[in-house]
Amino acid sequence: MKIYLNGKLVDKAEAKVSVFDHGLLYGDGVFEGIRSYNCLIFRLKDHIDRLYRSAHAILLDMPLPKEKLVGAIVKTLKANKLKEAYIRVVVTRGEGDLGLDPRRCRQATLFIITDSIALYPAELYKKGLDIVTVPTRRNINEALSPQIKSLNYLNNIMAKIEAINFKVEEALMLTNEGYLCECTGDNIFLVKESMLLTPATSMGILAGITREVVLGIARKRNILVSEDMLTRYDLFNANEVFLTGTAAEIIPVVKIDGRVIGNGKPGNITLSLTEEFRRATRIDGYRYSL
Ligand code: PXG
Repeated sequence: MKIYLNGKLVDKAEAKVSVFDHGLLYGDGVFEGIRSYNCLIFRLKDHIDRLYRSAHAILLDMPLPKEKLVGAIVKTLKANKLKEAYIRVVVTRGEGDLGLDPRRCRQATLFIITDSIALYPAELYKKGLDIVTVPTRRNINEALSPQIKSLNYLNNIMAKIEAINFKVEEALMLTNEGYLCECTGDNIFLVKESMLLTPATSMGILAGITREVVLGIARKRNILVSEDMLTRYDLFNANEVFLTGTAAEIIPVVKIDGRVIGNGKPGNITLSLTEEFRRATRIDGYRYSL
């Protein structure tokens, strides 16, 4: 396996960063998780734009312009002969010393891993997930915007641990006020009487690209959409619930905090949105050849 690291393709065994890298010492950096389907990098522009926005928000100078980064991603995919891949782009503040001051980091570290990812086992897409709301609240917008896809995932990891302790697959985090927010690596949607509801980005969520694609599909099909402030009551009484994310795509949820959702099976709107989403992954992106 070849990894792109600071301008070079290196073997996995040689793909190492310093223990003084501030990405490791402080979680000082940003990343993206992208997927390619049959030589098409799904919504690449949206992912690249989000990465540069995350970097801008933390005053991190990207080591490459956008077009060069696209080139580096394609080069990595080619080197690994991958038609289908999960692409992880990571940019850290770089190597510095012991101390927060980012000015000590001369050069950002950039690496690209192309591999596979399976967030949930295949049978759960047919059966649906059992999830819980957890005590760990999502980071508040006012402290650290969840729109920044930063290397600080402790908030999400603590929530994930709580889900694991409850013996379920995923955790739904609430806002500090108790409104629905998002899961550890996915956004959440509700279907209520043929209307599609999802927490607004102002609730303090990552503006998911899969979420945006699903909203676009729904609008095109004249499904009423609302980005809103939602409660656990709304969730328990939804007809259908599903999660969206690059790794998970669209996955149905059939049980939340012990309450069965709808008829306890993946719903029709969820299934038809999934079908259309899969179609989009075949056409909507950046094409490359091996
Ligand atoms: N919320 C959070 C907190 C995320 O990390 C999403 C929502 C969904 O966003 P996209 O743009 O992917 O629709 C994410 C995405 C991983 C992994 O390695 C995590 C994500 C994506 C891909 C892989 O666990 N998070």
